[in-house]
Amino acid sequence: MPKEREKRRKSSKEAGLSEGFVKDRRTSRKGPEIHDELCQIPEVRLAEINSTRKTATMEVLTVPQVTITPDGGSSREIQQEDWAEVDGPLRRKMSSSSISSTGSSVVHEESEDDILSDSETKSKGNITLEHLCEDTGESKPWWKLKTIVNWPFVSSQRRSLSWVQLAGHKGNFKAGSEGTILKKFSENEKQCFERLQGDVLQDFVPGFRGVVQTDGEPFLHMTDLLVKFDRPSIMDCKMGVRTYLEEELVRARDRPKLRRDLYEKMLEVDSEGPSPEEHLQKAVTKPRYMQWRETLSSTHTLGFRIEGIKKADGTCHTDFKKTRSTEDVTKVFRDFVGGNTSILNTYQTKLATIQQALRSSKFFARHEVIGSSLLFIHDHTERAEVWLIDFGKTTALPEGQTLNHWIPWEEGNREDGYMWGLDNLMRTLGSLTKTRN
Ligand code: I3P
Repeated sequence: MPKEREKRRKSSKEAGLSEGFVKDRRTSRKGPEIHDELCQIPEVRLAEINSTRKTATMEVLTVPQVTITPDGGSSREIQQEDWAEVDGPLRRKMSSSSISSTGSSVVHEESEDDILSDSETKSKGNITLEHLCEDTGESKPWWKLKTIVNWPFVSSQRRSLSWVQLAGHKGNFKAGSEGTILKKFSENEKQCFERLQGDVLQDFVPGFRGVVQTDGEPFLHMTDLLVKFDRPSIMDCKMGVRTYLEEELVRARDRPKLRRDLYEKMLEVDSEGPSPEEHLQKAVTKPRYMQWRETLSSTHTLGFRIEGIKKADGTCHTDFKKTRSTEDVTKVFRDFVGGNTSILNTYQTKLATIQQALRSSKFFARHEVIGSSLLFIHDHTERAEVWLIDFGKTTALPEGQTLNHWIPWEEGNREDGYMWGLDNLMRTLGSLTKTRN
């Protein structure tokens, strides 16, 4: 084994990562077999496909941290009894006075609806919010849900402002002016939106209107993707074979940080998840947690995972952490489209168009795309759209470097497997169409 690899393996262990996390925990499937098996190979360089893919195991459940900013301004966590309030006193009249607004410059907007307020100081741009989901008894109670649907706004924000922030990142969305939303500021995501201007992908991402300042805090001002839908069904699929940045690995190695919260999230899902050592220390490192989460779901095996679904009837379903096999993923998709072939066909067409755009996108070639999702939205009119969202962890590569987004990841190559995942996703939808015909 080359010295460098041995060194990496050693330091991974030191960082609390399972052996093989960096490179060795793989199936025996070779690149060329992947090529044969997956037929629709995107037009990317395949010559480098000579490694195999990884596997592992994990899962999560989080208690959402919902915070309400009442008129007085201070934040607190929302309690169950607060629900009666959300549609009542806490709904504030919407008005906005924009001081200036051009391009990506900072503008000042006041009096946006401010139902939620972030109690966290960090802003990583990956914010998870959702409408109040009806608790039908089928899904978990709202305070248990970990959602996903990152584009939670219905067409009439004035009509329905019962947003709930459900775990994931503790940040917040706010209602913007008509047809827009405000997402908590992330410098990284802002830069992505700026770089996306003029790129072929621009038509597939939320419109970006710059940065606005509200209540002393900056927000990304963007179009509300749900605005043209009537009681939409929404699905969030997190793309790629990896959900953490390489730099997070490096950090974990250099300064291993043990996190009790992640250990507890692990425990909630599987008491066997943590290793004996982790049980002793009652903590895990973040990369270890992320890896566990990825391998429990279909991230490693299919290059994407279903994070959550909100149905037209208002119910939220987020229990997909163990949805891993192609069969299970296919079932979820079938249920999501309600067997509607027209919607299915539209989704397929949209994905094919996105795939084409990704192949020619300069932005895509030059970025490590981590934690980004494809957001599927349709409604009873059979309107269906797919959008690329969440660029909080999408990172530019050094000048001159590009990725093909297909070949297996090995630490150092920064590959994210996005195209591989997209291909599998398209195959999943394709199999549904075939089944029906
Ligand atoms: C979270 C999820 C987020 C991640 C977050 C995890 O786990 O993987 O993507 O944030 O890390 O806790 P889960 O989905 O199981 O709740 P990043 O993508 O920003 O890393 P965090 O706890 O450090 O925010």
